[in-house]
Formats: sequence, C-alpha cells, structure tokens
Amino acid sequence: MSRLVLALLAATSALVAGDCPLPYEALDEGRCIFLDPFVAFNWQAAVDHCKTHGGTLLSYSDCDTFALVYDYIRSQDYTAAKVYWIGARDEAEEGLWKFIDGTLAPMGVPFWLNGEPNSGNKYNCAVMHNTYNHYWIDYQCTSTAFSICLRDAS
Ligand SMILES: [Ca+2]
Repeated sequence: MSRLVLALLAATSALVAGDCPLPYEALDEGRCIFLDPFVAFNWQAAVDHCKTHGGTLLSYSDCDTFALVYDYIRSQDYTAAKVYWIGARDEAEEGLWKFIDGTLAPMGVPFWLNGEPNSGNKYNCAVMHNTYNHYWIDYQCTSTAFSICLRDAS
C-alpha cells in the first residue's frame, strides 16, 4: 500500500476509535460516552457507577453537548424510551442547582422543560425525561433512572 493510503487508514481508525476505553464509545473527537441501558440506579448510585467506570455522571451546560447526547439517546428505540440522570441536584439549597463538581447548572430553556424545575424540596435531582422529549425535569433522588457517563478521550 502507498504511504498515503496508510496515512489515511491511520487517521480514519484514530477518528473512529476515538481512543475511548470499553464500554465507552466516542461522543465527539475529545469525549467518550457510556450509556448503560440495563440497570437503573438512584442518583447517588448512578454517580458512583460512573466514577467506577472512570467517568462522570452526565453533566453539561452547552447546547452542543445536549444535541450530541440527545441524538445518541434517540438513535435507538430502546434507549429513546428511558429516563436518564443528570449530574445536578439542589439538595444543599433548594433552587440552587449544582453539578457534582460544584459548578452551577444552567437554568431555563433549552435545558429544562419549560416551567421546570417545579416540584420543590422533595425533588432535588435532575433527569432527561423521555416523556418530555428528554428535556430536564426535577425528580426524586431516590427514584431510579438510567445512567450516562462521560469521560475525556485519551
Ligand atoms: Ca428541589
């Protein structure tokens, strides 16, 4: 094979592989995603599940990531039909939504369903809910939902 073909093959495999360790898949050039459609967890167990797998429970505050994750969820019927945790909660102070790393989560549309969060101090964790086109709503932290972990590609 020519040197050019070999170079193209190398570049292609690097893009496709995304350097994501299993069970992760490439989300984009720099990030990996692991959606676990088999076991539902409460919020804290989902946080721990992602940590065990070297990642962080789904947390984002930009529309590009929302769109990528949305397309990923919607690409299969069985994943489109599920509810997924967001790594944000307002348990420490009602109404102050923070990600696991302590940064503030975005509020309002387009992340949250219009009018959400609206359920007060018994609903302190956020999910992407399939009934609401996977916009965020507040949810009881002790309920169960599915996990999506993100990590950087290596
Ligand atoms: Ca709350």
